[in-house]
Amino acid sequence: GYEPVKSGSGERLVGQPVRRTEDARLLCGMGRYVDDIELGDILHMSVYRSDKPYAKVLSINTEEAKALPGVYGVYTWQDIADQVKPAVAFSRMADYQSTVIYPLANGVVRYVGEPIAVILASSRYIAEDALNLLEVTLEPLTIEFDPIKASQPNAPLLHEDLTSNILVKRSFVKGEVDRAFESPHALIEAEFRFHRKTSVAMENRVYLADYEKSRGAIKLYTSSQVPGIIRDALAELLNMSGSQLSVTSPDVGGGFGGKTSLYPEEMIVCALAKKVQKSIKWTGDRLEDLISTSQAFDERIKARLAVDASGNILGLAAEVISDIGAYSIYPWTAGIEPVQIISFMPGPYRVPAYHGSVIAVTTPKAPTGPYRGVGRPTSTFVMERLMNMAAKKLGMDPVELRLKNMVRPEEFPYKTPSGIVWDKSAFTEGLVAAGEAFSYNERREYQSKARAEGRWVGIGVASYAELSGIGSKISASPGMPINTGTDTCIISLDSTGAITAAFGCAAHGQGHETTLAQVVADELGAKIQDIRVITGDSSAVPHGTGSYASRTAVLSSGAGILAAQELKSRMASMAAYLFNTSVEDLRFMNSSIEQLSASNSIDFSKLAKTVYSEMGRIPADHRLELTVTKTYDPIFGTTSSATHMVEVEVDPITFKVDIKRYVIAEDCGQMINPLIVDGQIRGAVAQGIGAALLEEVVYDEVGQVLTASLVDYAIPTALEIPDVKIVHMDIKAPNTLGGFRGVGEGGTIGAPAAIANAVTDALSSFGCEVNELPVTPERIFQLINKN
Ligand code: MCN
Ligand code: SMO
Repeated sequence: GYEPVKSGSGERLVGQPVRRTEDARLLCGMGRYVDDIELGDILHMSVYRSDKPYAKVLSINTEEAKALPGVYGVYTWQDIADQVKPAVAFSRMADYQSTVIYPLANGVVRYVGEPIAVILASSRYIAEDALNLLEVTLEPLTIEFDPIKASQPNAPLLHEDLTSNILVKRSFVKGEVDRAFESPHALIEAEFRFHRKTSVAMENRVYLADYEKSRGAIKLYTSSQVPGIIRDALAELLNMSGSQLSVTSPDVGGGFGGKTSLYPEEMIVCALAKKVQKSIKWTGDRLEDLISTSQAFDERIKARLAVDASGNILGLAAEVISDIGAYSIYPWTAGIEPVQIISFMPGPYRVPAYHGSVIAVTTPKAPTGPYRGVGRPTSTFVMERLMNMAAKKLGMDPVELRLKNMVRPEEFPYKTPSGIVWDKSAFTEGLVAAGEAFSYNERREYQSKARAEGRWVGIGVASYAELSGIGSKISASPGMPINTGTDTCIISLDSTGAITAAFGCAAHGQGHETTLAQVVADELGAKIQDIRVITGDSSAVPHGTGSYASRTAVLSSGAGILAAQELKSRMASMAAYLFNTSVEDLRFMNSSIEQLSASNSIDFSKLAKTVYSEMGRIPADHRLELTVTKTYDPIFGTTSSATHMVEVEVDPITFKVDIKRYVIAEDCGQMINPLIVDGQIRGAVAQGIGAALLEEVVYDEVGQVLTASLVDYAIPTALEIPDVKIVHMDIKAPNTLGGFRGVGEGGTIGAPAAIANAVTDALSSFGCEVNELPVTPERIFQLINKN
């Protein structure tokens, strides 16, 4: 419902619904994804994967496969061990145990789907056919699949060199927790279960190592969210420098967290390119994606909430067991999700006493890693369910209970019991605004009427707060050198008058080409169409990490603002010289510099030509570089928050949950582009609906994946996704350049909790509590029959 923006009007672009400039390309089949890149002489790779969850590799017979015409070679770990080191995710966390990730199994496999051997062939068809000719003998070993059993002291070890299967053990204690639970007016105790998910990007993982024989150099094209991290990691593991190794993510068809980690196949294509001195491509298929791309959200939580008679929270306690799968993922570690769960559990509320503890247990399943929301969908689900259970016990309205406990406007900055500091954000205002936009009171009346007719209508509320755009202080705390909390922009005005702004972020659907151009155009007074934004190329900036953790709006925009300001000041200085005036007498608008006190003007391209090639006009001591590099570090980052309200109706015959109404009031600070913000929120809500109602990676009791196709792993479609009404609270972030806050993950944080509360409400006459997600029709059937 936004009016298109007229460009070149000289109006400020930040805050405007500028149409996404990348869409013409992406929607018309002109995108350039890794698989679209054609190189002359390449070898295609296929991957032989384990069909056993935990086994010893007894033998690999490659003879028959090698004999197939067109097969170039078959490789196991021994064949590439001289080219690449295994990956070990480092952390300073106390009690942390890491794992050694060999790109190809070194004698043992630890999940179904783990790579054991690869085949190189002249075509992908031959490479895939040859897989059937490999003879791999695996001897299954005894292991626990259940994380609770696996966490016991005498459980068999998945990694024989470790002292237990517990990789991470962490807790936060603040306030007098025991006293809070001594004799509260109401005590809520419950157990929760969030089942395993996977990201399901439209584009599977694809890697192409372009080998330049003359220099022994590799240019890796990767469908990654983090090309800078991959470059730095591979440089170390392959023992190459940045002069020989560059990493580029061209167009990437979604990531959702699943493309933030270093993958075995990325290591293998590079190691083999080095070994055989040829370019190598691997294009993963959907089956491979569903069993080997990082998974997430596999948690069991026991939680308690104590409240007094008027509804004030006295204390909160949660014990979390996180099933992190086979390896501590590189570079994020096994702590990435589990630790965030207990960090964010207290939510946007005043919690005077808190004890949160977590263990992350390794089991023979695909490794888990970042997934939209990272831990916070789980903590929000638990906390918001507890709030509703407390409201019910107190006979209070759930909205009223939340309002009572939320950090109030005058209390910011507020330090949570886990040590997070919330800067001023629209917590209470958002809750009130959501209620108004939802017509909360009317919907409650409608609900009672519907109930009287025997219909299962429910209303759910969930509020949350998260940190976004995190800077160096937060990134540094677990000692993860690779996530720096900064981004860099190199901006230049070239001799044709084009402005190029290169960033360390890596767009994979977020529209950075548009939003970063908006930011830079405003700072420079340039026309947006004169700005070319480059992202996702490790050789475009000396250091960058990519896009994840809802960081780009804050970090990359900040770097862009700093770089553009400096470039502008240099351009101003030279224009002032040419006009023989002061810089205060100049106005930058529409890619042109005007003198205010006279009718002089010079457009950017003319200024560029003058500086670069009309050597007589600006003397050497007045000539300044038209390329600027700036790095931005917001130090702590900022708070993003929202309230979701949802109305559902459950079909009493099929138990299908229909989402009838969905309203969000959110605070992502100053919006750069409301069209993109809305798109991000809607996409993230869709993902949260998947998590709440449909998506579940199912491993059976012997470690086999039962959801290895999109028939069995159900993702939401347009049929499940309602129209989402969004209210923007738009409170400028106090501590970030531009006042931006991140927004990319929020929808996925709020939706599972809101839907769980709504379905619980719809089933209230049965006394069911929806404490296990996804709440599929089968689970609703079981809940109703249990009560
Ligand atoms: N934005 C804005 N105004 C704000 C905040 C953000 O206009 N106040 C815009 C940004 O400029 C950017 C987009 O919204 O174009 C998202 O910004 P941000 O919240 O900073 O998130 P990132 O760009 O860092 O993207 C990462 C985030 C994450 S962590 C996941 S997971 C996710 C997500 O983005 N995966 C996505 N959104 C996705 N969208 C698509 N299409 N595909 C994915 O895989
Ligand atoms: S899970 Mo998002 O890539 O941080």
